[in-house]
Amino acid sequence: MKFNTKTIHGGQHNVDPAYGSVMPPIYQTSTYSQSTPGGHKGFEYSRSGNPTRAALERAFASLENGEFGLAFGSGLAAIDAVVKLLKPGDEVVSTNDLYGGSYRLFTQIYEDFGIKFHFIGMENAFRIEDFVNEKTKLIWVETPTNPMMNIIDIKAAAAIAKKHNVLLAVDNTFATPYLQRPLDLGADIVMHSATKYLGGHSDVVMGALVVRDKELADRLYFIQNASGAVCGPQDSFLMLRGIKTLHVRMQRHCENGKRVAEYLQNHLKIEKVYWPGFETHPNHEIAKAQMDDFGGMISFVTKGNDYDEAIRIVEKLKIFTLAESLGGVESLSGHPASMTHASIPREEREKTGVVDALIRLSVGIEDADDLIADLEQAIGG
Ligand code: P1T
Repeated sequence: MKFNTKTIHGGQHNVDPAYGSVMPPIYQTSTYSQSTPGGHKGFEYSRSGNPTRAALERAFASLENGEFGLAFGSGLAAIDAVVKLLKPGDEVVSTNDLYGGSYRLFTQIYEDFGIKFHFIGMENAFRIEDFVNEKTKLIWVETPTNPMMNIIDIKAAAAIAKKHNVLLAVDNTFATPYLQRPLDLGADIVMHSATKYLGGHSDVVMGALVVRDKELADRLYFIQNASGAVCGPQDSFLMLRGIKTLHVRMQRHCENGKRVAEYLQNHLKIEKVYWPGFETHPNHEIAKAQMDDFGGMISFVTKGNDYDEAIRIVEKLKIFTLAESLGGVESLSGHPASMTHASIPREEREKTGVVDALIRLSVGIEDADDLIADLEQAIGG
């Protein structure tokens, strides 16, 4: 089945044996009757499993060319489940430019539990190997990175992970499986903040994991059930509905992203634009090889690297709503230093380019002419 068919039908066979409804019903129930202890029809308690969530988990697996999908109450809950595969004393090599909340989870929760994180620039993926030792259990890659749009070579990272018998997890939130399928490139775990493009309508907070290996899936399922950070049936339904248009939305996000990136690139008041579609992007060739297009996320700084000017612009934008999050049909703007990445200490974030003058755009699927006109009025000529 090709991707554009999978978004609609992937994992969705026989979702309603009772009446044949085309959409999976919302099983709004916490529990299921048993004829005798253990005598149930496959579900016993909705933390452990729910038919609407199960339909969604099959859809997640199908989109990422995986075998097993797991749905969580948020992207961070999904990441949390991955880190719970580890034990005190274990080490992780992680991308240094990553979502601020992932960094906060790693440094302010799990470092206290005795897990050590090495945050490194992975633009040259071979650097990862310098930080792998006998304690390393996980390589955490986010690509494209949030918010600097760095590209990390997943195949190269996977080769290092295999060589050292370490798990490779890829946060595929920015690319989505429409653009990039990390399991096909050798990753063991693919993770999503499904809150973003997968849901696509800024109405659900959710996370996803997809794997191929049965033993790994069983362990992650054990953690999901034992820790309990599951999503509910209503949200599972909304996510299934969102996924059905992922391919058409992503196509437009990519087209509009290109238009906006090129507009900003040619603007005299803009110092630098971060978008992997530019031939001048340091890892453009890797992006071209591992992604099918370049997406709708763009970051930029104005000339003079001026904080006040950046704030003035995000306040003045009208169609781009100033808000946390990304990946919805509506365009959003963000100021990473004070919003999504505020939990990363200034000196750490500035090392990766997250300066006070940086603006991040999530380019939506409105008419590109209107988006450019909005930027024009906000940035000025
Ligand atoms: O917000 P949540 O669903 O828990 O997902 C966390 C997360 C994980 N990974 C990446 C790459 C993310 O971008 C996020 C969430 N990011 C934002 C809210 C944001 O505005 O960047």
